[in-house]
Amino acid sequence: MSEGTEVQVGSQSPPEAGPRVSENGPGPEHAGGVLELPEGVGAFIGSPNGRRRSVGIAVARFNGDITTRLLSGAVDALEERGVARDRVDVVQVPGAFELPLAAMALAKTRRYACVLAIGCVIRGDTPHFEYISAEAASGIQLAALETGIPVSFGVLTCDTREQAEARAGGPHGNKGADAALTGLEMADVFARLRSEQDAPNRV
Ligand code: INI
Repeated sequence: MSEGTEVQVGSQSPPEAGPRVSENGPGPEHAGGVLELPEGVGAFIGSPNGRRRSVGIAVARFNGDITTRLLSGAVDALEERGVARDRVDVVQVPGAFELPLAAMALAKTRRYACVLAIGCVIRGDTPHFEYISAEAASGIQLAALETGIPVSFGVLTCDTREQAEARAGGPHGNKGADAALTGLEMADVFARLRSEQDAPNRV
């Protein structure tokens, strides 16, 4: 099965019920897969809606030809979803190892609906790659968990430069754009969860 975009509700749903997606746009095309929710449960489903949202981006300079493309893909995707450029702030850091601190600092300002961490780590001849990738991943997750602000992992961890290029606007898409849409979706679903008016849809 190809990577899907729909969120289906209940395996017994009549066909006319259609896929369950949130009101603000199409399903999460940035994260493939089809999810079926059991009938009767309350469902919070976010969509990558950027209206009235500000976004902070931490981006690494290392492998800058790749991270430039990831950043550009992210900003374009944000703009397409309604985030004006003057509501996007970018913090540049030397390498992926520095991303967690910058992501945490951005999240702690509470100015941003979500934060994106963008970098590119390419395997070399030594175990350096493993340390940088692992610390970037766990540190970026920590920034989200410590602050409650969604932080997207827009860091390529590749064996070769060709793999990185393919994921930075090549045949495998642009993972910076995917990270942007994921951040907006997470911001939206948690905004719904916090909003007392927005009771869950019963499916
Ligand atoms: N930083 C990266 O973002 N990608 C890499 O591939 C990389 N490699 O291969 O060394 C890299 N190293 C720098 C690292 O992120 C730190 O900036 C440095 O260790 C200083 O803390």
